[in-house]
Amino acid sequence: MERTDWFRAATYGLFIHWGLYAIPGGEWRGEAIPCGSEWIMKNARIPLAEYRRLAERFCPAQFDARALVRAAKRWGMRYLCVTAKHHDGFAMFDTAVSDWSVMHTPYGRDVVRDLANACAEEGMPFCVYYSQMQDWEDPNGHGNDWDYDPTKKDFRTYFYGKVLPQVRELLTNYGRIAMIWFDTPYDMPQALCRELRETVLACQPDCLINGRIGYGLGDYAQAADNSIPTLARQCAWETPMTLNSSWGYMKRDTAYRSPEEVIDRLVQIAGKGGNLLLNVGPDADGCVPAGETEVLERVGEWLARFGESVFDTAAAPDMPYLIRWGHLTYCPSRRCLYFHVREYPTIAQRVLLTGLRTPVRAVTLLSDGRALKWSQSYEPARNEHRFYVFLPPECAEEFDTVIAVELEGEALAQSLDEL
Ligand code: FHN
Repeated sequence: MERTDWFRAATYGLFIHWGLYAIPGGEWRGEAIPCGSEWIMKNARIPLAEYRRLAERFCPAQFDARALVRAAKRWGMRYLCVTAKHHDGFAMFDTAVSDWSVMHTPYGRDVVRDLANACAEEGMPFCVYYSQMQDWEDPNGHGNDWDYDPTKKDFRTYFYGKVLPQVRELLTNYGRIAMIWFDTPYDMPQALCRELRETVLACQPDCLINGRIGYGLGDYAQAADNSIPTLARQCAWETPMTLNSSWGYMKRDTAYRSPEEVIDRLVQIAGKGGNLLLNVGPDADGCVPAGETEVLERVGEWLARFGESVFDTAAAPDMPYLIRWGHLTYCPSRRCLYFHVREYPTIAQRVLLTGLRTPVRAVTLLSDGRALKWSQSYEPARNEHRFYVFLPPECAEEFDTVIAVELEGEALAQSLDEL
């Protein structure tokens, strides 16, 4: 058993960026502030005294932790991670360390507790995001150079006085924390990152730590935001991804990814052995915007039919050529390669995979289990393996037609150099 086993099998998680920044929703004094709405304090250089006043207005009457966790399950997600503290330093949990928390708002409820309880009841692994270096409220935290003089900051005072105590609170007061998600480590001293890791594991030895603790100290690799690696990776890894241009709620941005695009990204990531942590930004009332839920519902419906081709998969072999019609995912225990046909052939009625060495046993259409015709050949003079699946004309699915290709053994690919 590896610490990351549950995480690798989970493949698809819900990221929730929620905090005071949901109130301005990307606008300040009538002006649209560019980039992520959760950065509004820094990007608009809002004086702390002014930003603090948002806490007086935080009262998300519609927030329903149980409904959100149930929705995440329906959407096909298998873990959930919420911003316990983002860069503005505001704790969405009850903390004894600082008054800068949700407990000191008209709402006065511990959001992390409500979500932790709902996840425990629904059997959903619960994870917390914690901004360990940036804290624009704390005089010694990194990032606020408009209220505080950076030359007078003492990062250790912040680290020992706020970070470690709050991390201990999160890992002590909320039951099992499946993973803690750190972010923007910048140039934090490596010794402190090690101490942070030790602190987490002293509280909960099974808690996973993401790659952004820094210096390779995480339990899994973190891809850059919204980025998919070029090649498959054998280690555990994850891509955090937005549905629009912002992590926090942004009023003016309703240009969400389509269900088709989300499925495409999820399939690509699963095929390269990774996880997709897909973000929503609830608004000031505590509601996930309808434009986001509509997309996620459609993706969830697709996963209910085709989830077998995404969950419990591992990296598919890197094929020698880019696949023109779509992507591959791979389940080693079932010895099954899944063809995700995004460009359904309309004239030739077949798809080709070049370079698959492993003999094929059977080919079926995942939607209804019907057997499909196929052929596999090897041309010695060119040293080229070719595998064709013949597709009936009427079988194209709306987003992605999935074909299960059962193999006689482990999936092996020719390398480009042999061809
Ligand atoms: O600055 C943050 C950003 O607001 C957001 O939390 C993302 C999520 O991956 N991480 C940082 C930028 O990489």
